[in-house]
Amino acid sequence: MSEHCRSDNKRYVIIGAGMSGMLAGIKLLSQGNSNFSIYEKAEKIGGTWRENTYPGLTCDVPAHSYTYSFAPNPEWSRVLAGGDEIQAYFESVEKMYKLTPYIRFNEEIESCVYQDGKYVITSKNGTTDVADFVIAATGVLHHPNIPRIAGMDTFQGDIFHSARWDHSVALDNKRVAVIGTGSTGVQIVSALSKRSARVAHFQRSPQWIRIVENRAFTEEEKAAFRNNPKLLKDIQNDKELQENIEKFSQAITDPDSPAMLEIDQEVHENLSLIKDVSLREKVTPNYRPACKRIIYSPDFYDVIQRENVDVFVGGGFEVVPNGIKTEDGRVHEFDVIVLATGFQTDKFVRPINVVGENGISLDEVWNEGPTAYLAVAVPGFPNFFMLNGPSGPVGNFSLIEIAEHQWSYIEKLIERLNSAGKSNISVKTSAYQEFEAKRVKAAKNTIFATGCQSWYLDKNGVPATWPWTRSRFFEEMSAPNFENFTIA
Ligand code: NA7
Repeated sequence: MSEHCRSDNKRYVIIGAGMSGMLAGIKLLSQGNSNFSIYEKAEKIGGTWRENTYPGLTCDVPAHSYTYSFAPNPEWSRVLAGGDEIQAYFESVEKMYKLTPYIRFNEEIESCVYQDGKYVITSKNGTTDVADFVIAATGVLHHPNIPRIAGMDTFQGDIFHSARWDHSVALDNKRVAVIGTGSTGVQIVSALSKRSARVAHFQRSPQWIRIVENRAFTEEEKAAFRNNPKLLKDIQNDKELQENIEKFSQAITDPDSPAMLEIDQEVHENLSLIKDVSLREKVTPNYRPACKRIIYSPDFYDVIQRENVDVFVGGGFEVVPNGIKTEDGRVHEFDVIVLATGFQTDKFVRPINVVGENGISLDEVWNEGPTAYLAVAVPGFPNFFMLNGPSGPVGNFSLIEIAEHQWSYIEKLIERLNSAGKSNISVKTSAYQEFEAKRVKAAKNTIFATGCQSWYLDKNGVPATWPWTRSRFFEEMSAPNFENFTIA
């Protein structure tokens, strides 16, 4: 870190104390800058890991990779960690880096307005702050998608969304319907199949499944990680895993690549684990593998063959007071309905009213959907940066790793600004437009655009994601092209 950055004692406001907001705070502290606040709408840190508490919640990225590079964790219990363990990890990092005094809890930011070269930030409680830099770390998936399913209001049992889990509702030995076949629905069905009397899985679109073993780390392994930092670093940067992730990122960007065909073959073969031919046919997707975010599960195909699990495929059903009525007119009785129906994915940063130069709001700029230069900056919004913002890499990667690279990019921009002795930096409209045109063109050639509906698509059906390899994203993040920015 150069002197310029170290001496930067300008004020930062970070919005959100999830994984990436915490990252920004920790990085600022490590530069000796304590002139910042993290505004968090809830009463504790954790973001998505605070909000999602459903049974079976597991991160599909290996735990040692889903870890800050600077805070390795020898204690991960399994290859893929559960949600509560991940939340506990973030809470331990909050303590370790003494971040708590910088977090303003129960402060939901309502507006963030650029005025006279600074941002005036106001919370719902009426708190105001004035900052030189704003880091929006508001997350990707946190506005639940509550579908309007016919008859839903008439249901007399309990009904709730997976991200608003009602822990007061008993599930043991109950009859539960789970609607939705994303990672969430699959994990819930697997977990409930072990404790509920009946589980019915309503799959509007069946999913392709990659089978992963989720073994526990032994006490000897954990002790070795504790005693040997190199071993811990090695598993964090596991070479084989890194190669596999890179290969996966090549596959999704080139649907006809050998890497994609390998995945294709693998998931087709997995179907043979389903013995009953009619069930196998029923759950065979009618779109290409990885078109929707691919699902990793150790046991899903075993689970759907259990005696207490039923699968209903297709969207033709309605909710009735005592259960769900399927297209054939039969009523299936349930005590609980879980909506594992995903999130509103175009809500980036909003509903916060962010206003940039000339009184133009982010809402207006994003009229056609949220986009950003390299997922980090938007023209007309000087000194406003996003972590895990729109059109970033999302395909089964560690978003912690993505956020760390984005932060180092933002740091370089600010360093350049400081060394120029100026106060405002913004991406040029021309650079943003050129980037976006190339991104859209490439996005149309990815596997996500091969004919399925998913949360990766924008309202025009174009994948709203990073369309190139993960390593290309890291390269872009390693060296900003300063010509694409205006410094004033
Ligand atoms: P996803 O992956 O967006 O999945 C949502 C599921 O809900 C999907 O199967 C949808 O079916 C289904 N859905 C949505 N609306 C309806 C209605 N109206 N009727 C029936 N089924 C419906 O969300 P998740 O929470 O599982 O995962 C989100 C991400 O979180 C995941 O990718 C990881 O990154 C973590 P569809 O496929 O649209 O037919």
